[in-house]
Amino acid sequence: MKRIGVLHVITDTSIQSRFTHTQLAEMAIRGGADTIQFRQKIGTTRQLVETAQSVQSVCAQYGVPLIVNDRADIALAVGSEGVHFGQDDLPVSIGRRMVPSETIIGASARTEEKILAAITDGADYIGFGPIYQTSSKPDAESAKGLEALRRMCEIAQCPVIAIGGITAETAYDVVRAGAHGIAVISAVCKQPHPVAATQRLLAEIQRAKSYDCSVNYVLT
Ligand code: TZP
Ligand code: MG
Repeated sequence: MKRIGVLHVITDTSIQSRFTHTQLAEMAIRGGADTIQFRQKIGTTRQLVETAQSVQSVCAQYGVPLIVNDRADIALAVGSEGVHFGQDDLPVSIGRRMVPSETIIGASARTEEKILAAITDGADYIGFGPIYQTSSKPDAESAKGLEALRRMCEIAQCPVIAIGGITAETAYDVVRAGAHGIAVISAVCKQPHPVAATQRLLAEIQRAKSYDCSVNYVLT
């Protein structure tokens, strides 16, 4: 059984330079993140493997799953629990054949049709967004809002992880709209105190979920 976390903290060293990926992963885990995503758009494959290895070792120490963004090869190299493919990465159908069957595959795409196709092809969860405006992803689409999220949560046959501009002020509404969980960059990485910021996000998710006992934390 695959457990899909509810608070995915994406480590990032492009929007801030105070902390390394590994330091951010550790602080997020100490604050209650139940999933770490390693997302690094620049650097050689060797550099990415080395950094991802370091993040993986912190995650393993705390028993928190690591999801590698974009790259199945790096996920395999470091033995991460998951990999996340966007629309310009490996198709889920191909990625599914490359990684062990127990590996979590997350997928995101720009159109509803492509998102649903990724689920059919074997994605375990989908990333949906941006819900709100974000400055953390230069090529992000315009904000889709809570109504679009609500619809996606109704039609997707898998957990939906909402992403994009989510803060401690909005996390409650996002989860109440039906999201299984949230993924954030700036709401943790750019905050003065990443541990406390993560704690606050988790508290908001839990507050939202305690009103809706039908929300599943676990899916196969
Ligand atoms: N994909 C869609 S929006 C986004 C990604 C990677 C950026 C999320 O960052 P933030 O700072 O939480 O808006
Ligand atoms: Mg990608």
